[in-house]
Amino acid sequence: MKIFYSEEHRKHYPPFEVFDGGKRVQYYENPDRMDRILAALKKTDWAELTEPKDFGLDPIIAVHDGDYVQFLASAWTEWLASDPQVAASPEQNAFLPATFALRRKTRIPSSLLGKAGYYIMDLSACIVEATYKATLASANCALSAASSSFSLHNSSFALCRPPGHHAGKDYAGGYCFINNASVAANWLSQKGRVALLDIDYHAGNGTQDIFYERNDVLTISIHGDPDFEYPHYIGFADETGAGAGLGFHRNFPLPKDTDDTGYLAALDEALTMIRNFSPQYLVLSTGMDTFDGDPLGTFHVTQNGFSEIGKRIFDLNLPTTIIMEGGYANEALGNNIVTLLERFK
Ligand code: OKP
Ligand code: ZN
Repeated sequence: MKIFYSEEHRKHYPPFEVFDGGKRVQYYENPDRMDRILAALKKTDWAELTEPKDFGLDPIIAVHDGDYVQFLASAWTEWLASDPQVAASPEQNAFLPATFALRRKTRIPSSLLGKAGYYIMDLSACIVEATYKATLASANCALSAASSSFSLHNSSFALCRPPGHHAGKDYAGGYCFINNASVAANWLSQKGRVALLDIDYHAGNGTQDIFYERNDVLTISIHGDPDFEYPHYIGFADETGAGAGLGFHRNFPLPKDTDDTGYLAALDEALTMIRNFSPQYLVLSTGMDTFDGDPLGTFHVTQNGFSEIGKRIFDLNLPTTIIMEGGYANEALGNNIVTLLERFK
C-alpha cells in the first residue's frame, strides 16, 4: 500500500495547548504520534512510504477561504514581530487568541488578534513557526493519496499531521488548520461521486460544514455525542444537510462508553447509507481515538474492533483514501492503525 508521509510535520510542535479550566498541558497532537505509526508500518512487508507531490494552493483554496489561508501563512511571523517577549524565546511560545468572535455578523477584523479570534475556534489550534508549512505538507499527503487512489484504483494512506477534520472553510480548531480529507474528497469529486466517512472519536465538524449544501459528496461522521463531547455545538443527529445537500450528511452521535458492539452497529448503518449512495470513491477520516483508554476519548473500541471496522469498510469494495486524523494513546497507535490498514492492503 502506498503511504504518503512528509517530515515537515515534525517542527509543528507547540509547547502547550490549553484545556478546559485554562489548564496548560503538553500538546497531545505531537510528533511522537507519527513516529509510533512509522515504526509499526516499517515492521510490515506491505507499507510503501512515499513523499507527497506538491499540488500547490489551488486544491486547498477550492475548499478553504483564501483570506483564511493567508492568515495561517502569516500569523506566526506577525505575532513574532508584534511582541518582543515572543521574539526573545519563540520556542516557548505559541500563537493563540483569547477572545473569540462567536461569528457575529461582523466585518473580519484587520488586526492580527482580531483575525485570530475570528478564524480560530478553540485553544488547541496553536500556531508556531512550522505550522503553515506542516499544514501544506499534510494536505499534499492527502492529495497525493487521493491521486494514487484515483490512478491505481485502490486504497492508499495519507499519514497526515496536523489532522484536518475540525477545520472548516474559514476556521481552525481541534489541532486542525487545513481539512485534509475535505481537500482530498473535493479533488476526487471531479472524478466521480465521493463518500466521506469520518471514524475519528470527535465529530468532523469542519467536514460537515464544508459539504453541508452539496449532494455530490456524502459525508457521515460517527462520534462521541456533542451533547457531552467536543466540539459541543455541531455533530447532532438532526443535522442532515441543507439546500441541495439535504439528506447528504449524517451524524451518528454515540454515548460515553460505547464498545465494539455499539460502534459496529452504527458503522453498519453508515455503510448501508454509503452503499445506497453508490459512490466511486471513499475518503476515510481515520482517528484512532475511539480506542479503549485514549486520553481524549470515552469509547472502548479494541484492537479486534479496529480489525472488524477495517474489514467492514473494505467490503464496500471502493478505492479508499485513508486520511490520518486523531488518536492519542501513542503506545497503541501504531498497532491500531496497522490493524485497520491490514484489511485494505
Ligand atoms: C482532535 B481530533 C478537552 C478539550 C478538547 C480538542 C480536542 C481535539 C481533537 N478537554 N480539545 O478530532 O482528534
Ligand atoms: Zn478526535
